[in-house]
Amino acid sequence: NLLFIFLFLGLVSCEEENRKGIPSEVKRPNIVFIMSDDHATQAISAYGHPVSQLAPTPNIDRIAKNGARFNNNFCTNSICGPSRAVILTGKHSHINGFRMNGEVFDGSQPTLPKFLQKAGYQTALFGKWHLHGQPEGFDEWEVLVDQGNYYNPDFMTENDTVRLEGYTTDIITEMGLSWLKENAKKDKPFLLMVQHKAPHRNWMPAPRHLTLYDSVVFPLPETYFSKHEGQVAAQQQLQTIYEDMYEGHDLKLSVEKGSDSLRHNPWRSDFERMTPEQRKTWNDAYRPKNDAFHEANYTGWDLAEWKGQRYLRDYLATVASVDEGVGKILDYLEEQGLDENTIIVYTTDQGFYLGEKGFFDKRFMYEESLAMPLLVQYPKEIPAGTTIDALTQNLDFAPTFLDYAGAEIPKAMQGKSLRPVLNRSAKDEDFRNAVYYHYYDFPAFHMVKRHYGIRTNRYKLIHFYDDIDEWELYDLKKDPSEQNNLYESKDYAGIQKQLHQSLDSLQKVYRVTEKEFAQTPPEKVNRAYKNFA
Ligand code: SGN
Ligand code: CA
Repeated sequence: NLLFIFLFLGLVSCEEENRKGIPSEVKRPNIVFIMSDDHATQAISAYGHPVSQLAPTPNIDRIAKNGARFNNNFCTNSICGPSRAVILTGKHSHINGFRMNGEVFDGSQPTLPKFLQKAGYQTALFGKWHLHGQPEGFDEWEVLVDQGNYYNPDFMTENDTVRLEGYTTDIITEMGLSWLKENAKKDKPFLLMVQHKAPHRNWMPAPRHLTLYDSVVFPLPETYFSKHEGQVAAQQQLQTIYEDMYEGHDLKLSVEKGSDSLRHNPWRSDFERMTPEQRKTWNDAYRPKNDAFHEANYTGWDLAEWKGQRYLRDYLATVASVDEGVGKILDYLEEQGLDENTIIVYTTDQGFYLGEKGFFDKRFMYEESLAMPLLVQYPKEIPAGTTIDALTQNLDFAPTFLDYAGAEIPKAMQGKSLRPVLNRSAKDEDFRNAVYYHYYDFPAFHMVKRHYGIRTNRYKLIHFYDDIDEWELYDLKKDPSEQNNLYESKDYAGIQKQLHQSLDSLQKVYRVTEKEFAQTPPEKVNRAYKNFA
């Protein structure tokens, strides 16, 4: 009892300090959530992948240095809108109702920003939204229309749509910064979400980065020419760099030497919306490298490798502007002394392929698109340089922020607060045994089959369904690049059985019902294969 009284008196005196404007221990933290689009962990130098060492991200890495790097953070459904809906609701796609891009998010449901508003937070959102309809739960917002464009993007506000001149990543950074300048010092804590378009397809770098990596030769993954043996769904996808990229729109190749007209470029607006000056700067940078390509007359494997290099150079050059933007926000928070009481997060909506298995894009439950980078700093609770191996997910973000805000975590949320692993009061291995994954967007772009599965710290079990019925099992310790499907292999019979049991029980826990496994009519699948090829 005595202890209780002391604690109570302590809280009262902190409250008094607050009223007098003196910072106190109980001041609730601000949250700056920076999320890019399709940023592979392989392209963040803090994660140590060879590609990223040649195209480092020193500012994003600052967050890892000052705080924590999650090594096993995964999305629940590797596609844009669905990942964002999971982040906002703390619920799997089949519960929040947004299973695939193109659906409309039910904005009336309870979400993280609404809970934080109720808890007395200011809330703001700038950049990519991609949930259709208008954002709810934000005091202030300005979002890209649909996917957004790299140059001169259209932004939606409550009553208007406006085209802003400039480079999208820089515009979004500036929106975040000017909101901070106006609101960060008010007496209410805040949630600021800064959500970039980059490095999403079609990877158009900023004018200052158009030739940034032209002299760098990036290592292409060992699996670049994988034949996908034992992987029926992978054999039938349409996201192979050297087969499915559009030579104009994606690879920025000109029709012939000396020309600035692009080869196959079905969505003309990405380039046509540029101002004449922007287009000139672009052409001056790309013409010489395109001319060199035409002179070289590549064929076969050489051509496939050339495409991989062009893709990586462009992709990583769009990352450079994101990294600079992160640097500006960190600098501002530090200069203003706001970094002490602010949780700063860097993540992306899902992982991405940088040529692994020959792929670009995401969607598959294979490692590179399942993995989501997650870096978090909050000096009050997270020791600098922490690395976390716990199996975590985007499902956990909302509960985590509510926990830090001192707000109640609704029982209906399916994720768990990451706070115990961040402050090292819980052991990584005790956090979660397996993560559940479920992808629904088929038939669609890239034709990745519907599938679900689980990943433990060592194994992965996947079931591709709908127009096929194929199981895959991987031992990630022996086969990290998932080339050897062990399903029905005698040596793994016991493990296969255990994985099936865990999968069944996770589907019960997360309330996945029969209606998630509906079949697409074959005519529709065939038509889509023709349309997307
Ligand atoms: C666009 C892209 C696709 C991508 C989807 C989904 N084509 O349609 O390659 O898979 O977005 O991406 S593009 O040439 O129009 O960019 S997501 O990140 O929004 O889910
Ligand atoms: Ca995305």
